[in-house]
Amino acid sequence: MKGTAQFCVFACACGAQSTVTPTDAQVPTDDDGAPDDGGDCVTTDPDGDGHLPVACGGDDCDDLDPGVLPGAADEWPASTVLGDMNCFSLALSPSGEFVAAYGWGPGLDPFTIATWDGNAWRREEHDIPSTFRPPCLLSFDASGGLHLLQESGDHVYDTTSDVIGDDWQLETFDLFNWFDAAMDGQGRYRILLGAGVTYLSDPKDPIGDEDLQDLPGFRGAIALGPAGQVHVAYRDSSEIWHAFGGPQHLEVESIDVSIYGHDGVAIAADSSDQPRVFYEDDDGSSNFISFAERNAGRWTSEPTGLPDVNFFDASMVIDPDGKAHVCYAGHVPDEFTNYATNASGPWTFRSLMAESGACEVIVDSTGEVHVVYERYSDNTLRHEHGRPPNGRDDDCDGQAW
Ligand SMILES: [Ca+2]
Ligand SMILES: [Ca+2]
Ligand SMILES: [Ca+2]
Ligand SMILES: [Ca+2]
Repeated sequence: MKGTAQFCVFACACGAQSTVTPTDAQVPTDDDGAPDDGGDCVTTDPDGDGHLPVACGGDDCDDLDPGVLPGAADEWPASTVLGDMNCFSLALSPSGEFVAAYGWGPGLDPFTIATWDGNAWRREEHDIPSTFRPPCLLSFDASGGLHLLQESGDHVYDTTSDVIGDDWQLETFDLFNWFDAAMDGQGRYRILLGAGVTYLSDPKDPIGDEDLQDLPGFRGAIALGPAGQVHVAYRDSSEIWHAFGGPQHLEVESIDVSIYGHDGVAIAADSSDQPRVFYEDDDGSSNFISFAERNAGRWTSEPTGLPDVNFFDASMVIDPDGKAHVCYAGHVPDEFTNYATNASGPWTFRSLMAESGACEVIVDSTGEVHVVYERYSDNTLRHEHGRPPNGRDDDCDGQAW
C-alpha cells in the first residue's frame, strides 16, 4: 500500500502541497527522525487520498480510509424534477440502461422516455397509440424490446431493439381494474386483477378460466424471480400470504400473522429466487413495519424498527448482494415518500419529500439507487439518487448517511 500511495512531502502549514509517489525507502518519517507514527505533520497523508489528517490541519476526517474524504459521494443531492405526469414507470434494460417513462397522454404533456446517462437525463418524446393513465408498467424483455402495459389494458410495445420506441405496436387485453403486474424476459405478463386478488397468468384474448386464480384476500403485490417464477404477497383479515410457483396454478403459504389488515405490502425476489416481503405489521396492539425472508422453504420475519407510517404504496428491489431497497408512501404524519434499506445491516431510512405519493425504486448497474416519485402539490415527478447509505460520514461534512 505504501509503495503506491501518494504522500504530501511538505508540512501541513505550507499552503501549496505537492505530491509524489514514494517508494518504501522514501516514505516520510517524523521530523524527529523516528519512523512515521502519524503524530507529526511531516507524515502528511497516511491513507494516501490527497487529504491531510484533521490533526495536521487538514480536512480528512478518517485518515485510515482512502474512501473517506471531502468530495466523496455520501448524502443524496436534493430532488430534481423529471417532468409532469399522470403516470410513470421505471425499467432497466438488459444492457443496464435505466429509463423512466412518464407523461399525461395525447393532447397534454407528451409521453416521454428519459434515459439516465449516469449524470443527467436524456429525454425523448414519443407518439404512442394509446392514452397514458395509471397504473402503467414499463418493462424490457430479454432482447431489449420495450413494453408498456396501461390502465386500459393497452399493451404498447416496440420489439425492434435498434432505437428505444421508434416503432410502437398496440394490442389490447381485457384487463379492467388491474392493480399490479410484472413481465418476464419473454414478454409475458403476470397480473393481479380486481378489488380482491385475482391472479391472471396470461392476458391473452379471450381470457379463460384456466388463466385465472382467486386468492382469498386483498392488497396484493406481484414480482417475478430471475427465471420468471411468480411471487404474490397479499393479506386477508389476519395474515400475510405468499402465492408462488406457476405460471398457472400458484401454491399458497403463510408468511406472518398480521391482524389489522393495513394497506402496505411490497414483494421482490433475489437473484436466487428467494422472495422478500416488506409490509405493515402489528402484534395486536401496536403497528410497525416488518421484513420477511423466505430461505430454504421457510419464512422468517422481524420488525425493521422503521417508524410506522401506515404506508399505502411501495416498491422494492433486491440488489445483487441480497440487500433490500424500498420506497414507500405513507400517511403518517402527513403524506410523504420514504426510502429505506438494510444495505449496511440495520434498516435506515430517509424521508424524501412531503406531499408526495406513488414511487418506484431501482438499483442501476453501477450500484446507485434511484427513487422516482410523484409530488401532489405541484404535479411533478421527482428523482433522487445516490449510493446506498453505509452509516458512515464518507464526505467529512459531519453527517453520517
Ligand atoms: Ca488522507
Ligand atoms: Ca481518508
Ligand atoms: Ca455514508
Ligand atoms: Ca456525510
